[in-house]
Amino acid sequence: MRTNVIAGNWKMNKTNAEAVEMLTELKGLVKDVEGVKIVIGAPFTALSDAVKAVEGSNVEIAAENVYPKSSGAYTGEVSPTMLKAIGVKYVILGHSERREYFCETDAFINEKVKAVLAAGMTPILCVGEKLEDREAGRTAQVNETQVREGLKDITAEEAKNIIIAYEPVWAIGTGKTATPEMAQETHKEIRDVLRSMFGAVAEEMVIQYGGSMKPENAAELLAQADIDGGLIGGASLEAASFAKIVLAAK
Ligand code: 3PY
Repeated sequence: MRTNVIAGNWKMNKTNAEAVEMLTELKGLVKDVEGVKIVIGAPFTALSDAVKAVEGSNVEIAAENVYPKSSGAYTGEVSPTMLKAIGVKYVILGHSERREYFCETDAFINEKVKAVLAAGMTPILCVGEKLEDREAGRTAQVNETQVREGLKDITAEEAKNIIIAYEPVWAIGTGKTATPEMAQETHKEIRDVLRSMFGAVAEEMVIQYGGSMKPENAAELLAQADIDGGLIGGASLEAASFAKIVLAAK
């Protein structure tokens, strides 16, 4: 019923030339793939070239952040309108690195979710607990708060166009992955929260797993009932490894 969405998150990696080289290779590797949405999140500088590089293919481009105003005196920031105008389709929001290093709060992330929707793009809202939360038995509570606050005042109709990425913070960039069973348990808890907010629309909403998803573990994670794709860090930097994850999602 739900289509798997496999999205790369390049983070602060790749010059424009490197971005175009990777995307050109990726397009060829995944050209016959149907039934999976394929997305690459690129840094601002590479977005325009990235969009052109994937034109006419089944790969789409995401930004990794945005400022929630359409224009104005916000030195150094980039608006949803600007991203939309160059052909960006998705925006990754609330990644744990932004929450941690740039002090992003749930309320600020909620503003961004609304601004991205208003511009006609799809937000990918990242949520996830830290190791100390999991060890203290607060996993469900932390994720529920991030989902409820991040999606505050969102309607069920709008929720149809929102992707959640569950990324346990202790599994990001550490090589550690949640076991498929642990991930499924948390995805189900998140879907229960979405159901209490949006009713039946929750069954249509994509919940990706993120946090060291790689070719070796993708198939068993993606086989879980409530895991509908992945947000992939390190393994998205190389076309060959990312394509293997895409193929595992078919
Ligand atoms: C990771 O896999 O490291 C990520 O942070 C994906 O967003």
